Amino acid sequence: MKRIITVIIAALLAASLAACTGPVKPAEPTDKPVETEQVTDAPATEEPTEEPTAEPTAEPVVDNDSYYTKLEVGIPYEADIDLDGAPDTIVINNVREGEYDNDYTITVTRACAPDKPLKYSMTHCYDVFAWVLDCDKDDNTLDVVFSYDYDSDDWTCAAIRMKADGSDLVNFEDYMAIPEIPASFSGEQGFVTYTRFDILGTHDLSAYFTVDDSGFVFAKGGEGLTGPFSVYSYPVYEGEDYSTLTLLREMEVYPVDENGQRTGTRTVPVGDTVTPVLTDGESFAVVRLSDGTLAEIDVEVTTGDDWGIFINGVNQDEYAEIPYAD
Ligand SMILES: [Ca+2]
Ligand SMILES: [Ca+2]
Repeated sequence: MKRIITVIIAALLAASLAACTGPVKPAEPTDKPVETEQVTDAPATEEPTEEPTAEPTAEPVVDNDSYYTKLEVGIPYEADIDLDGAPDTIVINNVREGEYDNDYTITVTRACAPDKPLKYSMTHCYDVFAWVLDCDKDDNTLDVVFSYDYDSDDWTCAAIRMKADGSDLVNFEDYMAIPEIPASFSGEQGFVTYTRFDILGTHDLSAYFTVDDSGFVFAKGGEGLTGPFSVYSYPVYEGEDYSTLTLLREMEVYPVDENGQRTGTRTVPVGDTVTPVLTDGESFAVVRLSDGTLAEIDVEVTTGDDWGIFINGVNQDEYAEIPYAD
């Protein structure tokens, strides 16, 4: 008996030491990282906020095949971000309120490091939307993903998660917006974002993203996805179809088959049209030709003082009147 007690104490000690120290893989950690019933009924706080900023929403968890919870401003929320068995706290506070101009802070505090919360500030925002997700069932963290918008309809997407070595929380951000994360969220498919590119005109693009140690990354393998992006036009100019460009210079393109494989080359003559359909934002775009054929073009994007978008080595401005947004 004594021996058994000793073993138990040793195990408890090991567990407590391990709590904040590294990529501790809990025994059965990732499939169901958090007790979902804990969070479906009420905000997970013992002392509810005195003045609920909205109805105590807490309709948070929609857990299909991946963990997914929407957060509400002003309501502290518990989830085991570092999967050490102790619930951690996530809260978004509106620290300065204006009609269209708010400052928010999101704070993630691990139970094992109460004196080292990670705070992320958002200033001059219209709004903020946030979720706790499990983007990768096989890593040692849940992901706090949030999106806010501010002046001139600009957006930022940010995330807080554990470092790969499990030692601390980190955050990263990117120029994107998350309009919604559907109830069917899965780490494999990722979540929908809007992002904006200037290839063949300024376009908002919707894309499936997920997060990993390197930041926001394209989610691969989502069902029904024909490429990393599906494009729809940003209404820069008036017009029936402002994304269709009439060529001022002939353009060499690569028609593709239904699998996206190039089948040859074709030259689109001056006066004919191309309409952007897909792009990876950096190396290629798919355009629809006037006869409906889909074709790829090679794209090169240069940055800094030499900013430019080049198609077959030629600045895209030479091919057509390109509708840019400011
Ligand atoms: Ca924890
Ligand atoms: Ca995970």
